[in-house]
This record gives sequence, C-alpha cells and structure tokens, in this order.
Amino acid sequence: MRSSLLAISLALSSMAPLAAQEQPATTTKQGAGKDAQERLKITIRVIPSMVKFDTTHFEVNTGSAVELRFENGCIMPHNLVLIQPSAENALIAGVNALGAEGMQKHFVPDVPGILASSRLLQPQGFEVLSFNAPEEPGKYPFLCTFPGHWFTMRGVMQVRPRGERLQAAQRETEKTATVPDALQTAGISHRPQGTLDKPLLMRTFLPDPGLDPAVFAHHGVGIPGFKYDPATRSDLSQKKQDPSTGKTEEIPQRVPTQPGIPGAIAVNHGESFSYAWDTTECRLLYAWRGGFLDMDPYWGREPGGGRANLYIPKLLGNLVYRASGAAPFEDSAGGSPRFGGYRMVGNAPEFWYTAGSRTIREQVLPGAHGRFELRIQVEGGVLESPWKAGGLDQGVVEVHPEGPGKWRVQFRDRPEAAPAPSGTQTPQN
Ligand SMILES: [Cu+2]
Repeated sequence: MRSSLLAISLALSSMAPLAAQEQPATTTKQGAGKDAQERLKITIRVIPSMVKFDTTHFEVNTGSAVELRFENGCIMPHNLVLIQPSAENALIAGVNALGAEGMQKHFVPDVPGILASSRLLQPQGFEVLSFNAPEEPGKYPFLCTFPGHWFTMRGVMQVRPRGERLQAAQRETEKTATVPDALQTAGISHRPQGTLDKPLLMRTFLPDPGLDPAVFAHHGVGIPGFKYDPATRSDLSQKKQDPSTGKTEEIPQRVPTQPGIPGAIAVNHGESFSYAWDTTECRLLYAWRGGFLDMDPYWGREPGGGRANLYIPKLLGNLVYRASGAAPFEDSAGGSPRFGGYRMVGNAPEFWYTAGSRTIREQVLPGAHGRFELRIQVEGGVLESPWKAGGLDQGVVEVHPEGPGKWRVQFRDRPEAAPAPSGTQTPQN
C-alpha cells in the first residue's frame, strides 16, 4: 500500500517551541473537515510513571494534515511510533533486533510500515510530528517502542473517509480505554509468556524475592513519588497552614516507595524458564520456572483501570536461582557497571555492559527442568579470577573456562527449590 504520508520532525526536545505551536489553537477543531488546508492538532502526553499515553484513540480524515504534539512529562524516556495497521509484529521484531544500537536509534528500527515516529524523548521533552493522514481509512496503531513499554503504551489513530464526522479523542481521564481493555483489544494476556525460541522481554518493576542486600550495591534508595491525579493531569498537593506565620503552603502528596526492583529486564522462555537481569547491577538477579509474571498489580484489572497501590508484578512459579554477594566482576574491574544494551543472539538476548576498562557480554541460555547456562565473554583487561561461583544460595553451579576471557556457568536447581514469594510485600517507608 502506498502512503502519501510524510513524517517530518519539526521540533525536538529542549528546543524552543515553534511559532506554529504558540499560535492560539482557535482555528482547528476536531471535526473541522471543510478546509483541507486546516491542520488537525492533537496533543498526546505521557501519564507520569504509568507507562501509558493519556490519549488512546484519536480520529482524522483521510489525507488531512495532522500536527501531533507528543509531550513526555514522565521520569522515563518514551517515544511514539505510528504504524500501518498490520506492521506491529515487524516493528517489535525490529526493535528487539536493534540490540545495543537501540538507544542511538531511538528504538525506531528501519522496518517498513512506520508512518511517523518521534525521537526517544527524555523527561520533559516534546516533539511535534507533522504529517498527512493516510489515504486509506482504517485503524493505525501508535505505540512506544522503548523495550517493554508497548504492552501498555499504545493507542489507535482512526482514519475516516474525507468528510466523515470525527469523534473526539479518547483520554484516559474519560475512562474510555483502560489498560485491561487496551490489552484485551491487543490480545495481550495479563500473564504474558514467550516461548523457548521466542522469549518475551519485559522491562518492568520486579519483585525482590528476598535477595541479599549486597546484590543491590549500585541501586539508590527510592524517593517517594508524587501522587498523581489523572483527572487534572497534575501532581496532588495539600494546603497546609503554618500556625506560627499563618502562611499557607502547598505540600506535595507522596506515594510510598515501592519495594520493587526498577530497571530490570524480565525474560521468559515459556513455562520452563524465566529470569531477571538487572541493568543497574548488570547481573543475573534470579531465575525461576513454572510461569512468568502476573501483571495485574502493575497493569490494573478492575473496570476503569488503575493499578494496585503496590504495583509490583507477582512472580509465578518457583525460584531456581538467587544471586548473592558482590557482583562477580566488581572487585578487580575498577569501576561501576554500566549497562550498554542487548541484542538477540540466536534465541536469547545477549546483554552487554562495561566495568572499568572491560566490556562484558552475558547470555542466559535455558535448558530443561530449570537448568540453565550463563555464557560470559570479557574483553579489554586481564581477569585474574574466573566468574565466582561463591555466594550463590541456590542452584548447583559448575564453572567451565572456555578460553581467554570466556566462561560457561552451568546451573542446576536443587529439587527443594523454594517457592517464589509473593510480589506484594509490606511497603518500607
Ligand atoms: Cu515508553
């Protein structure tokens, strides 16, 4: 299908807004299709910390000029990629194949079917995408392709024939499209799973199944987040009067720190094997089998959406491995680990990171019955000792040197592997 659509990135984050945006939005309205030259303006924002767009559905007429302003008011980076109706699988496969190049490419792979895309916007960034709507009516999905975000960060641009009446955009505040609804529409389960050959990678908060605190050497202590009101799209505050001065102050309302692990990548190879690889510590944190994650607490389930107060997904199944002690390459590497990215090698992601002068690549390969293997390659610096097997409190481990800077670490779980504790723990304030 030929598309007349041209995506032009007009403004980038942290640049001064263009004059066009500063004009009062008086001339353009939804449903004004009489003047083909009129630009249809739509603003899509990120709901902070929710991994959601505030707009999940908007409508345009075929061929109409669209000005889409995308604002990232969240603490995480996000992008917006608008695609042809059937292009999602190719897009996701392309994103997964970007590997270490993902960041530089803004997680926008060079695949067919992309109609418009923003850069990966850093917090408080915005970008305006100007394009002409396709000539073919239909439902055109848009999503954030930052790894794992597309499960919840998605919406649809409905293209209606020229002259047909347009419905108003659906906002999260109108409770018209909940995360459960969006997931159901997209055919995504609350208990998503990959397969042995096609693992599912998700970047999400993860529960801490009672790991040794020494494992979290590089994690900061969580700062309580602001309470957010989707109705006004602003942080909530309370007015408080100082009795001594009589002055009224606005005190921001906070939510308790979540006892979860941020920034980890959860990988599922089906029922038989899942693991969590942390991008802060740059190491395998734990592995489990018998299920993946129950996303209910994170994505929400009840009508109207909204997730639980403690929104850490729950682990399903049994733990087969838990890391403990300092990171294997910490002692002699002379520097904190820095995550580089990952790429798919065969049917498993290969993570890479640097520690001091070294570049380290790690791949976790699933085996049968909860067995798995960690393949490690170290470049740029002599390593005195091999990967340390010490400090593991579960799993039987054998370390096999495979040549200079290369190891295979084999894990076999004990039959009495502990059940995974629930993901919802008491908040620690
Ligand atoms: Cu995102």
